[in-house]
Amino acid sequence: MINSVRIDILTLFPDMFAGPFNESIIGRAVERGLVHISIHNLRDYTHDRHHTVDDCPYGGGVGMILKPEPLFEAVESIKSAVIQRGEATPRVVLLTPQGGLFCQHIAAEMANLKALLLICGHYEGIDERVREHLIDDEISIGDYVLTGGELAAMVVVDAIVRLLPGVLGADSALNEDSHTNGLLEYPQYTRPREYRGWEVPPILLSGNHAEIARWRGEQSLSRTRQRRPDLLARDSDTKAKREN
Ligand code: 9D3
Repeated sequence: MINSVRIDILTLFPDMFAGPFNESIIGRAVERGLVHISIHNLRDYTHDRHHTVDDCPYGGGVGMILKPEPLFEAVESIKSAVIQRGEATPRVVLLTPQGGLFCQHIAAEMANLKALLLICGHYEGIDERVREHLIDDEISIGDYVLTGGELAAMVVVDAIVRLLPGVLGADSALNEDSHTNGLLEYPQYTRPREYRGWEVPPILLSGNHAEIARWRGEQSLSRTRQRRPDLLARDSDTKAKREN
């Protein structure tokens, strides 16, 4: 029995997800039943004629605030439908600029969940009672301002799905093991051996696999030191390599 992850997404813009989720690796994973993705429109959980999802902030100020009722009703309804089918209670995660920073470690944790419910905020804020009583976790994908949580949700789903068993080939799983060492990748080349006068580093043509491995390790380290010194500082594992 293969472990399949269930991902529900709650959004005001369900159409945004059609393209990315039906293409390429995610599309294939969905077809093969490795992941089940279901998109829900927050407006479907309103009861008034205008399908109102937001309102003015108490205390004044600019912008609108997502009302609690549609969010609570949507999450509770999606959760109980999932549980009714005998599936695990989803972890409820809000995509928001105020969340903790998403990273590979969080992606790996989420790939181990049975069910996940992602809520996409939009430009407006969200009633604090939703945060306090409905949400398990809050995630940001980085320090830049998006128009909404939808693209962030797609990033999170993409990072999770590629980690699920069977989604990538066995090859890339091996690759993952040897290269997810907290360093940037070494430079890679293919044919031709010389292009517009630019030569492939001769070491790669030498056939000396030990020397090639050493060169690649050095390249990874110097490239990381130059471009992403924060990665070296973060990981105690690479501290040893740095000292060499
Ligand atoms: C007025 C303060 N703004 C925060 C910088 C309000 C605001 C702007 C943009 C609130 C939400 C948004 C929409 N962004 C997201 O929903 C979002 C997001 C992001 O903008 N950057 C990185 N990760 C994420 S996850 C969700």
